[in-house]
Amino acid sequence: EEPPAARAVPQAGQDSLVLLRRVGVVDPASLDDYRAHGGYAALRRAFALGPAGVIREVTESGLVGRGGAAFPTGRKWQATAARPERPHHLVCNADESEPGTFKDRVLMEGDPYALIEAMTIAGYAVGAHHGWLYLRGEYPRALRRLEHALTQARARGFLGDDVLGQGYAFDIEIRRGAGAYICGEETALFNSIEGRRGEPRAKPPFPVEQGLFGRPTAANNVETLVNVLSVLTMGAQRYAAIGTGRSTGPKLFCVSGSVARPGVYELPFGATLGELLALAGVRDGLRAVLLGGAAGGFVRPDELDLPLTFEGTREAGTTLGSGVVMAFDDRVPLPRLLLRVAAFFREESCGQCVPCRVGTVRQEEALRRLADRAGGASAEGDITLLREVGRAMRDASICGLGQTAWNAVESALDRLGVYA
Ligand code: L3W
Ligand code: SF4
Repeated sequence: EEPPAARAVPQAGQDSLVLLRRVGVVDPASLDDYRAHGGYAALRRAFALGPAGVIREVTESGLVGRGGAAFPTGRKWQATAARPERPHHLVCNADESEPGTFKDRVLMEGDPYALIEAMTIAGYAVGAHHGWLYLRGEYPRALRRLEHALTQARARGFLGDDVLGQGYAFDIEIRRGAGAYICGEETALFNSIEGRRGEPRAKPPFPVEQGLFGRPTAANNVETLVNVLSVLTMGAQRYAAIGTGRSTGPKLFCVSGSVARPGVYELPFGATLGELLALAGVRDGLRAVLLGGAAGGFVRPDELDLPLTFEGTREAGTTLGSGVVMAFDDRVPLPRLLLRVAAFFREESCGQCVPCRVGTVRQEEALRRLADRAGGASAEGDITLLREVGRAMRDASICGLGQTAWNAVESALDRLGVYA
């Protein structure tokens, strides 16, 4: 089997890379090759530091979650480790389903041992002996490579009753999703593993208190975990020197749409949107860029100096989300694109709460009327309706799906003036 094509990682082989440095270089089927490329150095350092030392390093690194919400990883691990209830669980959220997101796939296919090593370190830090890897169902190649890597790691003592002879027991179980976007929401994901309907639970209680099977659980995105390897091998100080004060380290961006070289790019936080698009080869006639995926927002071509950080995008009234960057040139009919986004949310709403279940339908209906509008017909009534429905979804939905289902439409109205 071929490693991910250079097509998916246009920077493959570049020395400056941190997260992607092995992708397209290492043999994803070989534990020895992984070790020859620096693999398992981080786990050895973790054992030398002890669980509290690992959490201290991760906290000092400033690492925040890469799934979109940017919660401090050290704080999450500390809160999990401190709970008296047993057992503790570690969950890796690999249900990557945000439209336009494919970075975790590239990591898992191209460097599967990295995720296994990182999960082992996370489990050690939070006091878990069982790691759950919840993998998007539509990633068969990642599944095959991870299963092979797990078998090899077990056979060689990198997983099992006594990892590397350090007296720590840890193993990983893969669970596959079945195509529902909502199961990427962490509490719906727990329900899915437990054999219940994939519906989000109310938070609080947060997973660190009552997560999988009601036990303290640290749930982290794939990219977040893989960053921990660099935190430990580089040391927290050197790691924190990458990026900006509140968005430390490197970040993966998934660039697609009207660009010459779509794929996954790694840049330090703080690079600008324009720099990223220049790497990907943006085409003439750029009309809009969607940041953060369907749950994110549009920015205009005159906003390309936007710094790609969590704080910078928030200040600019948009979001970095999980690192989605979709470029659209002036050949893309934006009203049709918005209709597609709305259909996605209507389809993926779990239906548990009214604002989201009904709101996503009403939103799509209004957008269809706007898209089919005959020239000269007034858009005003439907735009007013969209704003009212959008506010209700944002304020009253249980989970992030409903709360963000209107983001892209709102930004298309306010930043792009799409129906003006
Ligand atoms: C302990 C507290 N833990 C919050 C934890 C919480 C979770 C994390 C973030 O994701 C994002 C959204 C989109 N004590 C805590 C605490 N936590 N307060 O921190 O929590 P939260 O609730 O802010 O966000 P979330 O619901 O986990 C929403 C992004 O996800 N998104 C799409 C994601 C898609 C992917 C993908 O395909 N790979 O990531 C859609 O909305 O950006 O910001 O762990 O438990 N006091
Ligand atoms: Fe389900 Fe939507 Fe409510 Fe989330 S906001 S729980 S997806 S109905």
